[in-house]
Amino acid sequence: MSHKFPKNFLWGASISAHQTEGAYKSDGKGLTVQDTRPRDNHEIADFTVASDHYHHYKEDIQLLAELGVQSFRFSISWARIFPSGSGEVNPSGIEHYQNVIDECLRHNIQPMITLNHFDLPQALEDIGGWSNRETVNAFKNYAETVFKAYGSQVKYWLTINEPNVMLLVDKKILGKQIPLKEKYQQFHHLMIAEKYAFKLCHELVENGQIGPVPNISLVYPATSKPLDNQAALYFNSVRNWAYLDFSCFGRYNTVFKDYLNQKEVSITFAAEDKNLMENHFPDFIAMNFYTTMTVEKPTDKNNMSEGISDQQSEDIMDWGFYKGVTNPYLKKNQFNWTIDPEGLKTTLQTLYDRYHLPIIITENGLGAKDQLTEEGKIHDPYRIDYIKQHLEQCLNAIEAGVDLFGYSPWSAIDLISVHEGISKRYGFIYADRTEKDLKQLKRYKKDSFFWYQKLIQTNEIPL
Ligand code: BGP
Repeated sequence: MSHKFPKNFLWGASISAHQTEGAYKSDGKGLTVQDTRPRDNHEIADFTVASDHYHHYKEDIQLLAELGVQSFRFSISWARIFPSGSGEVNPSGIEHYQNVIDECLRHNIQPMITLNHFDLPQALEDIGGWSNRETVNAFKNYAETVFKAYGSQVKYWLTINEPNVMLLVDKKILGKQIPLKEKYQQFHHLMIAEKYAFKLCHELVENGQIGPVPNISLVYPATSKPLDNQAALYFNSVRNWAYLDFSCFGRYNTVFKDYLNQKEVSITFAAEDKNLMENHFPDFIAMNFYTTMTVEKPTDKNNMSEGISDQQSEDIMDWGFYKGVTNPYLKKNQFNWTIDPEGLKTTLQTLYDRYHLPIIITENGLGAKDQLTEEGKIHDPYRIDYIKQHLEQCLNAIEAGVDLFGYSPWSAIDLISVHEGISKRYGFIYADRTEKDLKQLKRYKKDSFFWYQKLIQTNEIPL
């Protein structure tokens, strides 16, 4: 096996706005659902300061330039641009991201912008969030505004981060459980909003390329029992394919439709939806990948609560359809997430075979409790090992014919994990703070920083 990546392979690193920026009320920013969501653990850091990337962006981008990345995936906080989700534009918000983009370009780093990453403006949540069609209209207006503002400089765009995980793990991510019927109306609205983003990007951004950005975890059947295989079929559809089939084929997946019928969920379409669905498509698929999942057909309703308590673990149950189980062949990380590098190759092949679109990995990485030594070092061989194993499988997938054009792991810099605070770190760059003590938020380069730097320089996995 060759250890070299194709010539033009795009090396990047990723973050999101609310997990890094802080400055949650500065310069006219409105509140978002991430600022207001109820938290069940107040011992962990919230998003008010995060890694203070809002004030450190120059230093952070300088460090990314030293790391050698060619692209930087970040999200725009919608509520900085439109504090109330729609209405008046906030010029300071426009200016902030203009500065970030300029700084990237000055260092020859291509910005890759996610339009929305879990942080819906609270003002829109107050009118029903994604259940209300008005939120689609507000998103359309927001997308149009940022494409017009930055489209001459930014060519890579991503739509809405992980709508699948957001809906399936609603309680953890949004702080509230969405009733099932409402959940799938939200699905429809999110996917229609995405269609508008495809359309507007192609109309307004010259040479612009845009892709959906779901979290894909291939689902395995627990055994060769036919009913376990059915369970995997349903969970694959509900978790993965329903979203990408909508984005890439413009239709509701048949298995997903059956799932909705059995759940007695019906979706309200607006007059323009059919046309939007069937005529606007992505240029590539951006995929976030951490793990795979394994399910069986549930047989005992006792002691099981419905839903998913953690998106990346086996803790899921949907009575009548599927139930997560531990995969005995795979190891887990410190936070109980299953690690499956070979599953990445299979996932890439499955995705490419199904959609025939170029793929970029926009998240992949290891959350761990890193230690800063007295000498200012962070020894994180476990992260290097995780990324190395996954990149080997990327090479295998490329060799097997998959058009994988880039890798942008999670995360560029330490950030506040969705529900584990700052203790669960992902970055190549350490941000010195604890859950409670902000310290100076000084940046340190981890061992993985130097490893990834070498990889980018040589375009091959260091031995
Ligand atoms: C993805 C999200 C990210 C990120 C990552 C790790 O689902 O897109 O925002 O946080 O998962 O998850 P966690 O923070 O729970 O460890």
